[in-house]
Amino acid sequence: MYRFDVPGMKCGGCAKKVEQAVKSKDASAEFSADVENRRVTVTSSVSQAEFAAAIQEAGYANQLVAA
Ligand SMILES: [Cu+2]
Repeated sequence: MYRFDVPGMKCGGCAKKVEQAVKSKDASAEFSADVENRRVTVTSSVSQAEFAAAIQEAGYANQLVAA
């Protein structure tokens, strides 16, 4: 399980874009977004670096805070 801070994720639309970025790397990843706290949780066997890059490419700077 990975937890990322995504400071630019400010609404459900942002969360949807982040989710699409995550699912582009692993369609079966478990994803949840906490918009209020600007945080997402991903459960997957794909490496965190893949998700970090995909989220960044979608336009959202991010930082891994737990793995
Ligand atoms: Cu938004």
